[in-house]
Amino acid sequence: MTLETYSDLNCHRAAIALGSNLGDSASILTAALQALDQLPHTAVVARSHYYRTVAVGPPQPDYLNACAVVTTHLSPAALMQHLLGVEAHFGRVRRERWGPRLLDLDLILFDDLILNQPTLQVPHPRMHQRAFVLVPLAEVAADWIDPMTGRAIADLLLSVDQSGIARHQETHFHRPPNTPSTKP
Ligand code: PH2
Ligand code: MG
Ligand code: MG
Repeated sequence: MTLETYSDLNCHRAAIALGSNLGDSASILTAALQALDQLPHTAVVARSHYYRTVAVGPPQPDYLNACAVVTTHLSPAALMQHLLGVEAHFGRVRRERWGPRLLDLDLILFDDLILNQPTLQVPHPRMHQRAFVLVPLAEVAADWIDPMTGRAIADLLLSVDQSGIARHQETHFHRPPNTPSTKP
């Protein structure tokens, strides 16, 4: 571990959005959440369900989306670098903007910080319009105040169209091992 991975000795809270629409997306999200928990000075403290969401952008397969809250001693920039590293580890190749991907990790919120750097904008600039971010985010961070609008996430959620978003069956996740499925 190197000193520059620390922002300071304080514990910060960050919200991360996960998305995948290529490959075995449920397994990718589950493995990505484990990878986030294993980042240096970082722990996953809450994770949402997975949601199947209609893709926004060019025609492409539906996504699975989720959100996690982490506690971390990393700076926003260091955390972002680690998120890009996890994406690369899961085979992400950047092609067209908003095109299909094996794994997308977006830094959505970091404490009550507002950052407007060319490579790092926090809160995520499009979170307010995106039901595929706000629905899972509201599960894990309903009371978190968005510093851009001063509104709680649960409140922002009321302003977006939630059609096209459905809870994903996470049978492998919620069912204890070796328990028969209740599905017909
Ligand atoms: N991500 C995008 C573009 N479009 N659509 C859905 N449903 N879910 C996403 O995560 C998503 C998207 C760019 O990051
Ligand atoms: Mg994204
Ligand atoms: Mg991204």
